[in-house]
Amino acid sequence: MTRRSTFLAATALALLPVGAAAQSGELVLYCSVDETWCRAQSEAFQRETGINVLMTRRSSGETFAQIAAGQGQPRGDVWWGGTGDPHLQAAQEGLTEEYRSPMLDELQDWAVRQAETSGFRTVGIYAGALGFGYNADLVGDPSPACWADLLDERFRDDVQVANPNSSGTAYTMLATFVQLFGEDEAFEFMAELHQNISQYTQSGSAPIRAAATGETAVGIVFMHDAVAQAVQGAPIVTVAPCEGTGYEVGSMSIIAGGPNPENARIWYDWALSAAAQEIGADVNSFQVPSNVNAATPPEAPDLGDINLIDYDFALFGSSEERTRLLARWDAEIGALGR
Ligand code: S7P
Repeated sequence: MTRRSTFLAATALALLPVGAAAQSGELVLYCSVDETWCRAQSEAFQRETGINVLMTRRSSGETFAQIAAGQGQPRGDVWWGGTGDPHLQAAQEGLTEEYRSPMLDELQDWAVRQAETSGFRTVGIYAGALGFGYNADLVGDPSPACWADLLDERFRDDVQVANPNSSGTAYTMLATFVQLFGEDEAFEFMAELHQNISQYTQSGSAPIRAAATGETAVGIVFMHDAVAQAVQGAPIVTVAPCEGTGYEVGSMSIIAGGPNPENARIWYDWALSAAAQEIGADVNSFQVPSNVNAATPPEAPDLGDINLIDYDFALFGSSEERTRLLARWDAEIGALGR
């Protein structure tokens, strides 16, 4: 056993409720980060606690839809990861359970604010800024540095971003443009950008994987997802757009009425521990962890160096606003032909 896994075991055991028969049973986990991280995190928890994790990976918007569809007869216990807006919507719609973890004291302010905004039905587990990445073998000078640069005719059919209905990344882009430019201007911008979009992918990080293999020149993604490709040797340059950009508070929620509530809380407390939050970096996930004692990976884009907007999570994570903006996107952007 490594030093870290010994520590993880001790942390998990210390967090077990007294008298709970917690070293057995199951946990049904809905996971919205990268598949590799989902697997690493599930396996670590299983190893440390003996609780069998049944994990499914889906994008943030898809997971929200799945939980909403299961209301009344939920099959999942915990939704771990994914952008914060749909977690906030789930909280508002009563799809997730209120829980005040003893670990809240160890969290960054932005993670606790996320919990407060939701009435403690969700909590921040990591943060990351939106941006884009481009393939330096395909993109010459001048190198794109701003959102507006992506409208250039030279990128015709050479930009990818996900569909904001399925993807939290793409919804973060939509909400970011609305906050940066104003709503009507944001939709005009996205309509113009549409000329250059070859494909709206299902998953938020797919565009940068496509850029890494040269299938597209530019992918609009979270900056840490672009860094992950560069670290693995792809010719990807990561950009923090000059106009400013939005960010996510990646979140975690307990699904209301799930089949294994005790195990859900054991996962929740464990996942907020510093050691559990350091697993991501081992599998090239370079978000900023929410536990103040967790090491921030050196590869993580420094949020202090990026021109971040004051993202209004309460508004853009509200049921009304998210539903309304997605419907407008479907009508005005998704419906546009080639
Ligand atoms: O890959 C990590 C990450 O970027 O994925 C999450 C994202 O919401 C999942 O992808 P979708 O855009 O497809 O929903 C982010 O929270 C996370 O940082």
